Amino acid sequence: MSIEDEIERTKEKLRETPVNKSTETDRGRLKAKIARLKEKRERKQKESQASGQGYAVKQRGDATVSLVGPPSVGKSTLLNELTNADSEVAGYEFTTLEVIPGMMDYQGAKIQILDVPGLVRGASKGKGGGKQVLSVVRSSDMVVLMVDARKVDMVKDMKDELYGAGVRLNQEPPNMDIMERGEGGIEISSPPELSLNEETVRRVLEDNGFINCKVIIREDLTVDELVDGLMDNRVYMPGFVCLNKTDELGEEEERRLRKEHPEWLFISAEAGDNLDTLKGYLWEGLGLMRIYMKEKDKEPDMEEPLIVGEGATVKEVKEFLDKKFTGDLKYARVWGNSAKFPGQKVGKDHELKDEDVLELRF
Ligand SMILES: Nc1nc2c(ncn2[C@@H]2O[C@H](COP(=O)(O)OP(=O)(O)O)[C@@H](O)[C@H]2O)c(=O)[nH]1
Ligand SMILES: [Mg+2]
Repeated sequence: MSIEDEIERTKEKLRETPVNKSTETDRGRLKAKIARLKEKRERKQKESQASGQGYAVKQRGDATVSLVGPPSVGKSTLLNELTNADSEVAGYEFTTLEVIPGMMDYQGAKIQILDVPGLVRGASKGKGGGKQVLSVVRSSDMVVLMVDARKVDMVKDMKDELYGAGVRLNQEPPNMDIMERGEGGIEISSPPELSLNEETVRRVLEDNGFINCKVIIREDLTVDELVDGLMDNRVYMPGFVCLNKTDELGEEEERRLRKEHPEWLFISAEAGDNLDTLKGYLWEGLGLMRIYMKEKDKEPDMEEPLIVGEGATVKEVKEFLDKKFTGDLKYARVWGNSAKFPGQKVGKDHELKDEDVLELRF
């Protein structure tokens, strides 16, 4: 059923429900459900509009990173330092008008970096073309949140905007499932470690327009996490805060900030300070591995590794190489980090590690 149909059906139900004391709650729930559906419809519209406005940047390379932050923090400068892009750099605000992509070569991987224009306060509510900005972020694999080291108050604002847009940084999706159904009310299955009581869970479900559903919770969750689990527009990705222009910080100030926020990365895009560490953070966050392919009785190709996600198995690499190839893999040999000894014979479910050399035998 389309969202439109579902809205109509719910409206009809509401019309059919008489207005009196005993139906108050039911009517309230139906109204909440309509509101939720409308919100969902609006979101879908916005997303398709956004992709029609040049903000839908093509996924290129092995992974994509969004570089976001307020105007003039040095995003374009950093992009130019890291990639082959030629992003206009200027000393005044609001110079970056569109998303500028650049490609960074690192450890044999091609990592696309997007210079995403000014993420301003109120962006998640639509300010400054914020919805399009955030839709770009949502479709990337990782976020770098860049702030001027002299204006660290902005970190909280930027995080709030991302959160408001449904982006969850460095967080796992809540381990739960929800199935809507035609009748039967709300059924909750929860583990003993859940600190929320059943009444609270029920209320959260009702407040979010769920009337008939079965929800299975498999871990301890906060109310916010529970709400995330009910929404289908949340995205989970790695990210970190990057303070730029640290060359402008006094020694004392820098020491204090580093102590307070050991998790932040301190760089100077202009002076080229700490950019290698930044690249390392990207590599770690994206969770990529290099696999060097080898043919029988030949030397491995150490020039162009295959870039795959962490934890990939022999089978996944084979499928990645040629999706249409249907021949059966007899076995594989590995050298390197995942091998017990050089040239170990392994099966298709063997998990590979970064920098393994792999030989497939059919
Ligand atoms: N002192 C200092 N200035 C920088 C640094 N990085 C960028 N800038 C300057 O900050 C201004 C804005 O930079 P830009 O890259 O256009 O910022 P954007 O709006 O975030 O893309 C320019 O004048 C840059 O030269 C840095 O690391 N240190
Ligand atoms: Mg710029």
